[in-house]
Amino acid sequence: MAHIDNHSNELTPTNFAIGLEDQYGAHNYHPMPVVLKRGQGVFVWDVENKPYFDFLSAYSAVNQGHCHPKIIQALIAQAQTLTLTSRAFYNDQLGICEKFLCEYFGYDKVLMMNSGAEGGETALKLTRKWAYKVKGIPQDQAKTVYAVGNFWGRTLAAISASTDPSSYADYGPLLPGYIIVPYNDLDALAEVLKDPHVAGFMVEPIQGEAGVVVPEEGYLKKAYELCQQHNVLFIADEVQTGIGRTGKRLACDYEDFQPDILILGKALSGGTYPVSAVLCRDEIMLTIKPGEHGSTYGGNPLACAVTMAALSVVKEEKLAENAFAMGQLFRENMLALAEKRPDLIKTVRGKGLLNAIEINDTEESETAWNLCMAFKEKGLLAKPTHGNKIRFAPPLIITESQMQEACAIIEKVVLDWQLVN
Ligand code: IF1
Repeated sequence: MAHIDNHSNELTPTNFAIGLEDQYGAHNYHPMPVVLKRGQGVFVWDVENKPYFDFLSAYSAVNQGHCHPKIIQALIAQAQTLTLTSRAFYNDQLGICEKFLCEYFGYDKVLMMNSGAEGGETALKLTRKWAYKVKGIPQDQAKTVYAVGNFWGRTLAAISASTDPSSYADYGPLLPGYIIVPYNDLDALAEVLKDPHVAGFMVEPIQGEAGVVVPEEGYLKKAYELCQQHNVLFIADEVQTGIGRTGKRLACDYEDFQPDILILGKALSGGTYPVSAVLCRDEIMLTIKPGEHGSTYGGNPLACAVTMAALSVVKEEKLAENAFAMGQLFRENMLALAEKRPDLIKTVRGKGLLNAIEINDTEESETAWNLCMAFKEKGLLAKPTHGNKIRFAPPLIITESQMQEACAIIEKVVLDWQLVN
């Protein structure tokens, strides 16, 4: 779906920057036509010094707000001391950070990586090791289950689980041993779990990329119980929903169970550094022996310092609680708006500050994109996902007055919108 943005030929700072990326960068994204140069809290500024509410938060990596002073201070201090040793040697930050993470989330051990996709890869490798070493599945027969609409990254293992052709087309051959079931469908899951070779079920508590798809109350815990019954690992991909985003520490905290494997990323560093982490009990984690997995930057001192600062900020500033309250306010405002413009807004959904509106138009329509362009003109940045859904995910530090001001922008654009026939 190509959006032709009519950039004027005038060489503004915006057009200059876009032109450079067009000329010298891969064309693997289609960004909104705005060039950002500064971020602070819930705001970003473009190269023309225009301020915007950031309602994407770098896809939930900036939960703590842009350039949070405490996290930046930790980054600077460690950057001036020791940044990277590789795991060939110990360093004085990793053990402290591992203890911090295990106590924060209640697990025996953690394996730190860099990107969310590497977190998913690590969880999949742990699940396969556990399948052969603990569950006793025959070698190379382990299967893992994913939900329709899943997204856990751009690596070949991640796209092998995808049901979105834009993620997997022309990248074959894909990884074998994958089973796909409908999301939010316990009967379908129960059926595939009867296969004794199934070792794990990886699922997002709320599907972000799919358009903020929230499963019915109790789905996650019942899915977990089904996995328990069949000696299958429940793997929670909380890369996007974790760390306060949905109004709780983790989205799984809404239901009373603990995932066997927890995958975190994005806001682990508050948007300052790529950090991911996989947490689980000893029985699973210790199936990987020395030399069987790793990464040059995994668990580096800089990543550890910013991770501890970023998670401390979430707890000290009660960001999950604020996300819960501000999310309720946002959805109330959007539901009231939907009643005024049912021709434009079909549904409002989400938890905490991970929300989306579904536009009353086809996935192929440009309405969502054009609405986001209009929001941009009025000083609010958001981006469509899967065509006709607009995700709204501001930093969790947003205040009530900022939320009301941002909602006023959305309301103005929507109420003035003329649907072209
Ligand atoms: C892009 C999407 C969001 C994720 C979940 C793992 C990962 C992601 C639930 C991998 C990453 C990012 C990737 C980024 C855009 C963004 C995204 F639209 F792609 F799907 F947030 F919804 N699990 N999501 O959401 O983490 O390797 O990126 O660190 O690829 O354009 P990563």
